[in-house]
Amino acid sequence: MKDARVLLGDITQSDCDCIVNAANKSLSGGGGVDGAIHRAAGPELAKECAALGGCETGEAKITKGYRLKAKYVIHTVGPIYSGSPDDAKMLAKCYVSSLDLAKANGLRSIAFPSVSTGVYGYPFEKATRIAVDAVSDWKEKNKDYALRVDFYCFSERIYAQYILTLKNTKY
Ligand code: AR6
Repeated sequence: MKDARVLLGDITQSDCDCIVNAANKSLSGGGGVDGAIHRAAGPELAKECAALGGCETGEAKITKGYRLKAKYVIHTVGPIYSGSPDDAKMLAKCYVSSLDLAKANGLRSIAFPSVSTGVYGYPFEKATRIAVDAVSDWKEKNKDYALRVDFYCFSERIYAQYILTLKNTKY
């Protein structure tokens, strides 16, 4: 994870090959980061999303980035926090599905928001640990594939949590 970066700011400004959207199952847009990505990408993004047939929790689908600097958007659907053990499994799966899709499309850099920690209510300390562990395990298993990961944080407290969590990460 030595090449992972933690950035404070708006993910729509990222110049990574792809940015990840914390979407909902319908992929029809919404608030939070989803709303910001759709506004920045322009209306063609919603058109492409409408043809995808939705997305299940933990899975990911790819579209073009349209007016964004990023060439692609990977839409993943995080769990709505309920306190059950499945939440963590599903949240980790979002990161793995997104990374797999980036690799399958030959992409070399990816920016993640803190999936599920807004409208979906996932406590950010727990969500940060899950995000960092999922990405670091994936990178360990995919050592042959160089994919730079940026974690975009929209608040100082989430930013500080990522810095702390990455310091305490094995790989
Ligand atoms: N750049 C980076 N991070 C952001 C940005 C931004 N521009 N805007 C918000 N965040 P949320 P969720 C952070 O609510 O919890 C939508 O309506 C935010 O501070 O966007 O997965 C979808 O359509 C938080 O830390 O996503 C779904 O219905 C993180 O992004 C639902 O919300 C995620 O917050 C998904 O909820």
